[in-house]
Amino acid sequence: RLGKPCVISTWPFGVAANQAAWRVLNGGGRALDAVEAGARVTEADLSNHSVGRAGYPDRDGHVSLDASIMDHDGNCGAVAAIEHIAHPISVARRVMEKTPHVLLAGDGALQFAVEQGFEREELLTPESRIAWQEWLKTAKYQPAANSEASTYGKGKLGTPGGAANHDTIGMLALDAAGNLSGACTTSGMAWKLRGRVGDSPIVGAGLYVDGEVGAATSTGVGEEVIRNCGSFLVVELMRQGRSPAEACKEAVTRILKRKADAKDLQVGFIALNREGEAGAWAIQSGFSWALCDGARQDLVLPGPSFY
Ligand code: SD4
Repeated sequence: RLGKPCVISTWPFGVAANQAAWRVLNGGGRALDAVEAGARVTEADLSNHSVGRAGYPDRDGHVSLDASIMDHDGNCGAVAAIEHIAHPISVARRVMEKTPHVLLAGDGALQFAVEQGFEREELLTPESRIAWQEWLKTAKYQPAANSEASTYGKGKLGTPGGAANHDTIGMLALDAAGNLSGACTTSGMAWKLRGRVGDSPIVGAGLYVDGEVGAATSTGVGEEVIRNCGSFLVVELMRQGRSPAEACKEAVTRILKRKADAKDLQVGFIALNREGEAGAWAIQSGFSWALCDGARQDLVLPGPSFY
């Protein structure tokens, strides 16, 4: 069990994001502000090619981003397939707070962001462009052939090409007042079809928060998470009495049961309940998550684990 306040997030790069969230939480701030601040760190990280600026583009070379944010009261906002905006998590929050809607997509999301004062920018970095041009030589999109695991999972943690630099950030926080919030932000699957939307901006799939119970978020092949309403499922399982780790494990098991070849893909969940218990589970080894509370600032645990 973690102390209150606390924050957890996906992958070792979650350590840096947790630090930003921790500064908010430690100052008595809200979980909602903490997860937004944390997610922005990863969005700005140029070495991360799965989130924000420098994210790998779609098949046609467009960097298109998905993000969602949710608080303990069920307030939520999201953007899907938004282009040219460096911090989609903050646009998602504006959707939540300034509109009667939950999800804005594509050009409409960009228009809203610009109206809200966000700068329109080029997000494709020279490095990501080179990677895309290299991919174009074969132009094969093969997540079913274990691209998640071979790209993200099998490398040694913390090494270039290993899990450290390659995936979505999902973050969950519990503040000193006992309120939970979550955020999830990604450039989605590299080389996806233009217009493809993953699980990350879909409330209940890539992120779900229920202030009475707990919160969950996911990383990996979003199609499998959407198909199974993954994060909602994890939270409902916690409501029925499962620990966060057990609930994540059961959701992973459900994914595998419904589609046998999902075992070749990677999907990971992390979860945090309102008591501060946290856990994670993933289809494949190689997944890891970062924890932070008053006693532990930079702990990284391998995927199937609990605290
Ligand atoms: C998606 N779940 O768009 C996200 C991306 C991800 O490893 O986590 N990739 O499907």
